[in-house]
Amino acid sequence: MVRNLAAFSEAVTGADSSSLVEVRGQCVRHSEERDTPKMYCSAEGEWLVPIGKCVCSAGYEERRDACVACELGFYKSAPGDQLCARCPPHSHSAAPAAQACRCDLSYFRAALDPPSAACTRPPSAPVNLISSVNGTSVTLEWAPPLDRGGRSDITYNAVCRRCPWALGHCETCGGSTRFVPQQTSLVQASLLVANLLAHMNYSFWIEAVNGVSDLSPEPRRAAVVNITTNQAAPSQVVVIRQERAGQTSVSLLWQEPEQPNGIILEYEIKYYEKDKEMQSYSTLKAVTTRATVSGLKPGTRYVFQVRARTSAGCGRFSQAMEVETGKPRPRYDTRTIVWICLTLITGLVVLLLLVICKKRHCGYSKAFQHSDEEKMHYQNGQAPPPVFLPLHHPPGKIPEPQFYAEPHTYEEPGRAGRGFTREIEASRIHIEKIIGSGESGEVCYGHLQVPGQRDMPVAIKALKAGYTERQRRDFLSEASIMGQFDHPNIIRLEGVVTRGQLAMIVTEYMENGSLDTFLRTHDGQFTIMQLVGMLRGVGAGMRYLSDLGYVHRDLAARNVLVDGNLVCKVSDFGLSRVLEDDPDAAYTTTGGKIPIRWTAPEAIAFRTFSSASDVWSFGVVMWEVLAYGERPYWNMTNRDVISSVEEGYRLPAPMGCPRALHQLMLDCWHKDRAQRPRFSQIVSVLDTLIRSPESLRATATVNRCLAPTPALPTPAPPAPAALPACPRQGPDLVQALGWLCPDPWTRPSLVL
Ligand code: ACK
Repeated sequence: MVRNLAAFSEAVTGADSSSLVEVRGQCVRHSEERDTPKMYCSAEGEWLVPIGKCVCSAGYEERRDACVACELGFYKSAPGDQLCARCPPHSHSAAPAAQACRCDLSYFRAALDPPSAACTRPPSAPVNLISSVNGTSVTLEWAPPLDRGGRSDITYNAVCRRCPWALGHCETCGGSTRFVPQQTSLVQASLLVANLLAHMNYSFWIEAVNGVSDLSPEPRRAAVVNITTNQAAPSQVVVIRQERAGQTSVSLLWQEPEQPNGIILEYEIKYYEKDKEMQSYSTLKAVTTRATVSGLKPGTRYVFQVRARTSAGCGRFSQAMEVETGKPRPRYDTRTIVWICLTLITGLVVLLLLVICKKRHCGYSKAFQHSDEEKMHYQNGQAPPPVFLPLHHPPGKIPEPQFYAEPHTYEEPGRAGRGFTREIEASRIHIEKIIGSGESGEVCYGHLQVPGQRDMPVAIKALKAGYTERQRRDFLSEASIMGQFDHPNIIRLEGVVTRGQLAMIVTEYMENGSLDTFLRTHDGQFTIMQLVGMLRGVGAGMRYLSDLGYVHRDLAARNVLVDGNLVCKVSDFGLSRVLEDDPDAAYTTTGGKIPIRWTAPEAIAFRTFSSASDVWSFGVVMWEVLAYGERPYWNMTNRDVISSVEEGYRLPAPMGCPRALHQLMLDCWHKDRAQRPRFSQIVSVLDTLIRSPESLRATATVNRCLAPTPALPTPAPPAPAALPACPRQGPDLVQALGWLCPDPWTRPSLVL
């Protein structure tokens, strides 16, 4: 008989009427023992007390005292009493007696998924990926994929690719990039990416993955967003250590800032006697992360701070570190000191006599150098004497000079430059090629040799031969003005060569040359965000100049230079530039020479140049940038430009120009200069636009002259008339007048 899937064969009873014979059962086919099956055979020949049992194996189920195979489409994964189950969704059994169901094509089962779980597949890409850039960080947010592949274990991975403009292709982001909370296995649908390079294009791929993504041979689907970071100064130098302190020198060591945000060009070490920062402090430059400061007073407590500089500017100074120099030890007894003093006095008297004699007979000797004629000192492990900056800092705000000094306000001509420029020995300059020429001479490209350092690429402006003394003074005035500025968006002066007959101005080299030419040769190749980034740089440089009280008077795209990272820097300072050097300047009836198309009407009419007239010019630079170097007012004559601007017409938005940017231009071209925005407002409007790229989507080309956006705190004007879009190429004069917009502040409607 079969009992509990165990078969018991015939048995012989026991001899005693009360005895029971134990009989072992055998499991039927396709079943296995669970507990040893047994029964007892009584003396009456009856089967009694069945114990233990067999169960059907995996792939089989019990049917009428036998185990039969699971049918197609059914499975049983383990031996037991349970019946065969239907295959879970997206799976099938290929043969009878299946112990598990195979997944359909493109469906998978994760290692930890039970056989009863449905087969699943990788998710689709996340959706609605948005980015918001803040300096060199970007926040990414997205929504979960529409198809989760049938699973709930979704996580996200971020892939970061850097696309340097010059390289033309993208590469994996460097190891210094920081992902918060992490780059892979993100549970939440947002991520902060920090430590990016400034002014750089990035591409971010966000892919959704689930438990079966690794099993699928298909490439993962991702949402992609491209961004451009803004420029940012390096972060603070955090760790600074004292390596050695002598009586007159201290050696320092520090670590590179955590976020350099670019290539560190140099470190600036600021030091001063403790509690005397307000009176004077000194700075020293170093290219490595160690420096020795010498020329210190013995037995004095000094405070040291270090900051890094990149092409985007200086970072914050490190925490102050105090070091006391060693006290001098008396080494001689009184008798020796008396002897030394006597010898010194005698020596001095002899020397004085010699000098007097020499002066009488020989005149000027080259050995006596003017104390102001400082050479350029660079630090690379070896210390130059400390250089004391000019004082007059307002208390509490030392690093930023508050006012710039006009060179011609100095009593002695040519003296102004001395305080702000560094004399470079001509032998250290190697001129390689001419890159341009102006009224006053050639502009060359070359290298500057700095002892102990790599050669530095520089631009060299040389005054042409045959100059008058006045021309030389005006030419060098540019250096003495430039030398007072220290800002990432102002061209940096490296020094001057003025010895002998030479007159050269040496500045940092800007790989992409002047902005107008650069844009003309790359017509249509930048994103609006990149163009706004460039304008933001120009605006920041102008904000710095206007804060110092410096009025540029010739702000135009031709006077902005562009470096290899698209950082724009304002250039062209000095007394002679508007008068002589600018080919776009024209003589006015009042006798001055003025770049009409870039100049505010009040400055043309009354020569009242101010930061507000610079703001007007900035508006024209905005137009030049958005029009990729197009000539403002096309081929109109200067006279027509003056009269149409005076009548209230304004340049229309260039093709594809975002409405908000054209509005900012119109604000800069307000007839009343008091109503124009200040550079600080302009920079913050541009920053706001950069932070919310969607605000740049609405273009102004269809509805050309628009009511102001609420971007600037100005009174609401009457809404001006709409004009048709105009082509990028300049129309002829009559057309050009037609394209001009009426000044929304003075002329609410257009009269042709
Ligand atoms: O458009 P460009 O190549 O850029 O031609 C003009 C030319 O010299 C006459 O001004 C170029 N230039 C002037 N200063 C610099 C500089 N610091 N770096 C690179 N190019 C410069 C300018």
